[in-house]
Formats: sequence, structure tokens, C-alpha cells
Amino acid sequence: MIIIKLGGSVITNKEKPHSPRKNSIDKIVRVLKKLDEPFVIVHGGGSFGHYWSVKYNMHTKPANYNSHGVSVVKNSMIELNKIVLDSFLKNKLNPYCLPPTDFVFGNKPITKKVKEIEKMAESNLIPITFGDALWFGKNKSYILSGDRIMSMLANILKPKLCVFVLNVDGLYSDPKTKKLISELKGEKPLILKSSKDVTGGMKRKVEEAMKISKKGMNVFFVNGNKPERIIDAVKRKKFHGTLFKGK
Ligand code: IP8
Repeated sequence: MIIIKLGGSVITNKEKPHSPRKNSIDKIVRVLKKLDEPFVIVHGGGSFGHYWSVKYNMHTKPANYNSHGVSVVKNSMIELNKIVLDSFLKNKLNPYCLPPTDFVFGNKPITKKVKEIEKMAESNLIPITFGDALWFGKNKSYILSGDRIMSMLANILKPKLCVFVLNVDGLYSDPKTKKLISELKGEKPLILKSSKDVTGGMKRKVEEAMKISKKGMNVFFVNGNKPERIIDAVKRKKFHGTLFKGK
């Protein structure tokens, strides 16, 4: 089984609130049809969830955030999730909407429920989950990042590999010259902070990818605008992107 994260910046236009990139989603989904093993999808918030999280000042730290903000962020994610689900259905695949409340309690994964996700994937359904506004308990809520969901799921399900689908080729050692790091061997790269991202943008992605690779699984960063690269990564062909080698 493999776990694939579709980054918010590839499935939405981050410059414009509530603007899905439907063509990009469709293109990725068409390529995913070529996978011949079970997979699970996690997607990010992009100009849906992040836009509203910024507006209502919601973050990953559990706190007593504005209730209307929680509703609006959650609703925007349901809207984006529906667009993703529709693309899978249109392409004759079997997506199954799985909000993180189905397998997360507070901010911890429910192991028994997570293990069922693999069973679902093996039964020809494609579980599709997403970063979300979650109830924490004690009058608090928080933003759960899709990147964090990746490491939660990987920790329990031990997939063959994980793929983060991005809007760039991978991790650059120098963002100016766009020099790509093709394999990461422990060193922490320099990452610029993104202001539109309440969950930490690329920095968070790298942290979660490192956590996963430290547990022994390979993690790939690939450009979703060239979706064939996802297949190349999975099939271990000559691949273009960044590999966090599982230790
Ligand atoms: O884009 C965040 O998920 P991410 C989701 O994977 C929200 O960090 C609600 C902002």
C-alpha cells in the first residue's frame, strides 16, 4: 500500500480564495489510475482551508478559536474534498470520503480505525482524507495539517512508500537557482516560511517526511504538474524529485 498527499498548492490556486485547479486534479487522478496497488489519498487545504484559517486566526495549536471560524474552515474543506471526490468518480474510480474525525480523537490517531483504512484500500475503495479543522476537547479546536496526517497514517500502516505531490519539483538546496536536492541524507535544508500557510508550508512537509523516513519508509516529493513523476517514483523508475531515503 502507498499513501499519497496532494498538496493544496497543486490542487488549488493559492493566490485566489476558493479556486480549485480542477484540470490539475483531473490530470493527477487520471495518472493515479495506472497504480496497480492499493493507495490512500490525503489532501491539503490550499486556497480553501488556509484562506479561512488565516481570516479567523486559527492555527495548529489547540485553543478556543472563534466557533464560526471553525465552521467556515471545516465547510471549505468539505467543499474542496467534494471536488477531489468528484474527480475520482468521474474517472471511474471508487473514492471514499474519510474526514479525519473518523480516525483521530483529540490530536491522536485511533489505531484500530486507522488499520481499517488499509482494509478499505485493499477492498478497491480509495480512502480520501484531508487537513481539517478539528475538535480537540475542553472547548478547544485546532487545524490538523494533511502533512501531519501523513505521518500519523504512515506510523501505523507502514506503507511501502509515501509521496508528497507538490507544485514544485521537490526540495531545492537553493530556492533562487532552483537547484534540486535529489536525495536527502539527514541534512536539514533551508526553507523559507510561507505566510499564507497556517500549518507551516514546506517546513512542516519536510519535518513530517523526515519523521516517516526515520521509521524506514521512503518518502518522495514530486511535482504534481508533471503527474507521470508520481508513477515513476512509485515504480522506482528514473525519477525527478526529492527522495527522503528510509533509514
Ligand atoms: O494544507 C490544512 O492542511 P494542509 C487544512 O495539509 C486547513 O496543511 C484546514 C487549513
